[in-house]
Amino acid sequence: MDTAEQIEQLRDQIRDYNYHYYVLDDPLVPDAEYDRQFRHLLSLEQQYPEYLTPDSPTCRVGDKPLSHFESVRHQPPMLSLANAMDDEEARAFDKRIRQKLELITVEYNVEPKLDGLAVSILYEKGRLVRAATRGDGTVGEDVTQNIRTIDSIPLRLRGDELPAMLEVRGEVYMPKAGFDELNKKQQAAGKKPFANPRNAAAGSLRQLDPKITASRPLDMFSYAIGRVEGIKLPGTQSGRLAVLKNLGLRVCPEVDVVMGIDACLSYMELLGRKRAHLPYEIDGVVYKVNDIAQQEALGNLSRAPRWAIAHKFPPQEEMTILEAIDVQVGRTGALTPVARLKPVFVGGVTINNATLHNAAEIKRLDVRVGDTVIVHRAGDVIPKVTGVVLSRRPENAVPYEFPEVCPVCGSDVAVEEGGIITRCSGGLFCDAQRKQSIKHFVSKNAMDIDGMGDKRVEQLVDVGLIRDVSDIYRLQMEQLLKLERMAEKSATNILNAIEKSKQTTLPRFLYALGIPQVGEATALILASHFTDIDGIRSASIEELQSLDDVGPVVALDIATFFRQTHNLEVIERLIMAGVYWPTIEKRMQHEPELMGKVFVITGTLSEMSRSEAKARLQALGAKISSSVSSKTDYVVVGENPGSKAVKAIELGIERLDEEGLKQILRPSSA
Ligand code: I6G
Repeated sequence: MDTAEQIEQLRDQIRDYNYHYYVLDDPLVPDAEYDRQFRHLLSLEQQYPEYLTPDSPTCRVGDKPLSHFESVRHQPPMLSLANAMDDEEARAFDKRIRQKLELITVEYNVEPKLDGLAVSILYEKGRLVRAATRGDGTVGEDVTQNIRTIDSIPLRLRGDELPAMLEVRGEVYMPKAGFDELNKKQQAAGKKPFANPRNAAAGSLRQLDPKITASRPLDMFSYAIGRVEGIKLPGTQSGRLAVLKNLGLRVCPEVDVVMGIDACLSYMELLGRKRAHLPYEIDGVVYKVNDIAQQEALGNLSRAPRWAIAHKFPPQEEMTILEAIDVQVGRTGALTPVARLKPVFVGGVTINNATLHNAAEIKRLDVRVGDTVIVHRAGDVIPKVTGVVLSRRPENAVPYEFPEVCPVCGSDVAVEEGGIITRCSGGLFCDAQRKQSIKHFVSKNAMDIDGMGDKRVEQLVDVGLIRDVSDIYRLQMEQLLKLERMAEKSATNILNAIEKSKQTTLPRFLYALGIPQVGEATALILASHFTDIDGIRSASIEELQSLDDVGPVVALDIATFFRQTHNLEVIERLIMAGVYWPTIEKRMQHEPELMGKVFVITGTLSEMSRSEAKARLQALGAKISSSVSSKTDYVVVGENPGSKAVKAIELGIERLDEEGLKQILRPSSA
């Protein structure tokens, strides 16, 4: 084989690796092997520059910054999409279509609407020759150099039957993880962070210097064909997306085909639930009539097709008035400012409160009582105040003064962790901390004492019946019956639940103690390593730190907790009151057969939460992944599993039901 052939063969190999990695999401080789081949190609191309071609996978970053962007006229124009703001509008869209087509029900291609920016990419004889932004839909900017830097966009199409010409349209976006990382870097460099992934993607693509674009984590999904010559296209939208995928272009894996508007709305609901977990931001769902002949019969309006609509999620950001700032004291004494808001409808629910995180955040925002603020709510996470509308600030608004003493017990506060956390120094003298630590102790994943809700705990502390968690096990019927809102039946239920909670497990008990930084996963790791509480109590910081996931800060917190006499006394009293757990067999540190094995969990488990299953597997040395690939060893399949269960079958990966998982988690008899 001569050098030219060798180089071309290497390029084909790397293109194939890219296709499997980016488009099929199923890498063929480990990263190290890919890097080796890539470097081999680079060195051959350096040695024989006469064989260098612009469609080589090594030729992504051009070296000349532009002075300006040329204009590109789109032919046909890049239309936009009409919006449906709620289900009723989506139903009206479907009704109009059914009437026009004289059909009872219509088939739709459905896919997420990414929050990025639309681009058009032109391939001639399979080679990427030009790329442009949407601009105003008629004229955009030539961003070819920048688009070439996006690794997942092929510089050459795949396959034997290449179109003479193909203009692909799609959305360039910045994945959430890349956005967070980029903003960290911006801040570290003293630069202004980007407001959202969309702005970051747009700003990155509109750089005159392609090296800057190359350093930004951009990606793209293709969703339509503008023009094509030289191949015959299928007669459906979904078929055309399959063609794009076969040509080596990324298509969103969430795309689906459904019958009728009810199924469209179910898809929207499903995606709404998935939204927070998707690796990219979406702001709605696009419904397109799937049959191209039907699309053509419906035609276009001047700026948007009649056969498609973007059904938007309710806005996640709204403005409202900040009526007050309250400061709450948590279990570990951290003071958290909470914004009390004029009620506002955001992201599908009415919000009254939002977090302001900490004193530094209040200072950064310079947020003042009376201000009009921007409230953000994404998925199920706690709403937060993200900005102030300064033009609406009342004249008499005064800067907020963060309290210098604990608002609950009056103890001094100390500022920790680089000025981020303000902590009450009162410890269990502080009623707020006492209440929070008891609420944590009785909670479901800790000692699981039914009937001891937040209100009940507050009442028991307020009347002085409980001072620390060990007092729970001394409660008497007569004491409970004297309380307000306490009938005999509730009192009996509470006492039974307290009795039942005495039999627990070591990980639960450790978690319930509320040791700073010890969540369920760390509690499990501690329990399976030390197997009893004395071992943990007497462990050195070095020994604690040698465990997976236990860093120096966590190790210090654990050691400090067990050096406090009052904590040891509480533990002693709990054990004296009858709290006990089965001894953990000193099983091999990590089951050797689980060490490094990759698990994916899909669906709902009936006897443990997914996070518990995850933590228990990790404690045995296994790794947890969110997606199924050829590297996965086991897929745990619960009730109502997702597509991962099917993928496991396709890839021939072992599937475990809940019983199988429990068997793996059970201590071996060895
Ligand atoms: O802006 C758009 C985003 C997503 C689109 C679009 C899309 O499909 C998933 N489809 C069309 C046909 C148009 N704009 C015009």
